[in-house]
Amino acid sequence: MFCYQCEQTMRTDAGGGCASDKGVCGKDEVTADLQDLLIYQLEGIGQYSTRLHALGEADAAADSFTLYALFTTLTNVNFNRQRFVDLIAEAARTRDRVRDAYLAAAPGAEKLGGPAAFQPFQTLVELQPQTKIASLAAGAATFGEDVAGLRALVLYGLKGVAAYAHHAEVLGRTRPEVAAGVAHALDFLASEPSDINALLEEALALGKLNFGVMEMLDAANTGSFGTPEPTNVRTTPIAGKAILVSGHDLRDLHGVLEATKGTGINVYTHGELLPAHSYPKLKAYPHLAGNYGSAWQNQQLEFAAFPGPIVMTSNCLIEPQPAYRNRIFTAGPVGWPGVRHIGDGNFAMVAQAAKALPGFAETAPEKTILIGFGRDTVLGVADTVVGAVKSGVVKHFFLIGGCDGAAPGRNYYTDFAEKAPQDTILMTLGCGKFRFNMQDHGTIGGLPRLLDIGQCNDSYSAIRIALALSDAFQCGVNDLPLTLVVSWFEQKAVAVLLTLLALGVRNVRLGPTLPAFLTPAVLNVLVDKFGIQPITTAEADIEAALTRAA
Ligand code: SF4
Ligand code: SF3
Repeated sequence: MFCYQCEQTMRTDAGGGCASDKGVCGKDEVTADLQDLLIYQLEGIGQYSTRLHALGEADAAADSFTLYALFTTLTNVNFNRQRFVDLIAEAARTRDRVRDAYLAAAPGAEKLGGPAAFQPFQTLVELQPQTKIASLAAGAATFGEDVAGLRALVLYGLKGVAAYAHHAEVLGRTRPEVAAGVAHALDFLASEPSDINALLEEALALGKLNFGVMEMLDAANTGSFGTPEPTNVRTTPIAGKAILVSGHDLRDLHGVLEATKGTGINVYTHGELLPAHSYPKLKAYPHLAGNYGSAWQNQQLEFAAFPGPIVMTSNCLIEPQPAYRNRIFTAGPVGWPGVRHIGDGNFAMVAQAAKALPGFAETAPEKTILIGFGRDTVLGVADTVVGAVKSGVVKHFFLIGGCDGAAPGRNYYTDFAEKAPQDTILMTLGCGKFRFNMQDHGTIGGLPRLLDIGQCNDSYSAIRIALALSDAFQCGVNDLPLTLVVSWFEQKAVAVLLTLLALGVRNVRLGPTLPAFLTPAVLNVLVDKFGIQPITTAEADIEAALTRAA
């Protein structure tokens, strides 16, 4: 096993990477190796798919499988080795189908080699020795750390793109250029690229592709559930039976709400599903009762204390504890061995479980949190915002976006929010906000000082706000009184970071630590080209941002 795809990876003097029998996230060696082998096979599908797309044809089921399978390999998504054995078998069948379609469409074309020709065995025991062919560590030994790191950047960015595209697809949105872009990136990786400039170019192309994917996801979410609006969300429980839904997937939350309609069971959101309360068609369900708990890394305590079943719909799952292992369900790409999985969108079993569990005995005094400042809401008050900046009432915007995590160093973002001067506006996005979003940050120019744009899945909304502000001030995004402070943890954040770079956004502050897969030489390139800066201290970074803007 060798994995260095997330921020919490094992770090030693010798470098970064989880390389023992279990990663910091709880992913075991067998599962990690199977995930690498699945990626290798997806490269093989990509080799044929990209050629099929070039002929103006496509296998929609293969494109869809590719997104789903990539999503299962994100950090904290699927830990179930048997699911990977099954996915590897499905990948081989899918590859054969796409190959046959390509050869039929291009008579005389030759069968491809590399991952496209790989034949996996059927059982876990037989597959284990085969996983060596796909080892990331072997890649580093062959091509050197710089190239291996850049290939990892492309792969991890691609995983994020695929996850966002899958979220959009389950709500009925696909685009041919997205499937073609994903296939192209997989084909590129299969070609064993070693040219640093070509790798950087591919990473930026993925960032550009991801901008379209985020736009598609935004259209999927708002098209299905309406445009987010400012909403006060209850954060304390109500007496009665209860279900907790965590992760990001709005369609799964909707499925749970439908399955519990009229039953008297209350549905609560957890973590990145907090922004779901701001969608008109979701908040119209009277039993969408409130938000419970905080961010993903606190789930073991929070799920244990929750008196009903829990549904985990996407990242970020951590090892279910005995206290709730028999009442947690996984859905979509998520999985844990022995945990019941809902693969068909039918949440009746969860409703049944809620009826059999105690629920909340008492109603706690009401507390609420104000959310729902997506692009339409913020742009709806654009005149007020622009006027407040021009009159000097608002001096600067800080977008604090991205992930939370359990590792030390994350208090930087709380410090940042607390120490940002009162004449600045804080915009939040992703689960990093849970450390400070329940605090009162006051108001400014008639607006709340903290405006929550939504999930990490809503990054498009944040980019649209930045672009609209640059229109209003007739300057580039880099000349706005705006600083982006990004906390990364997993591969969705890598995709968003690549999007920012592809859009030419400079001087992003990145933390709490820099990706272990990027070598100092590659980081220097990113610093030179894009001005990416590691975080230092909240005080120093705030001062530097305000000085630069002055
Ligand atoms: Fe380690 Fe992160 Fe990989 Fe888990 S996902 S094995 S914590 S690098
Ligand atoms: Fe969080 Fe996993 Fe990334 Fe969606 S829930 S931002 S870490």
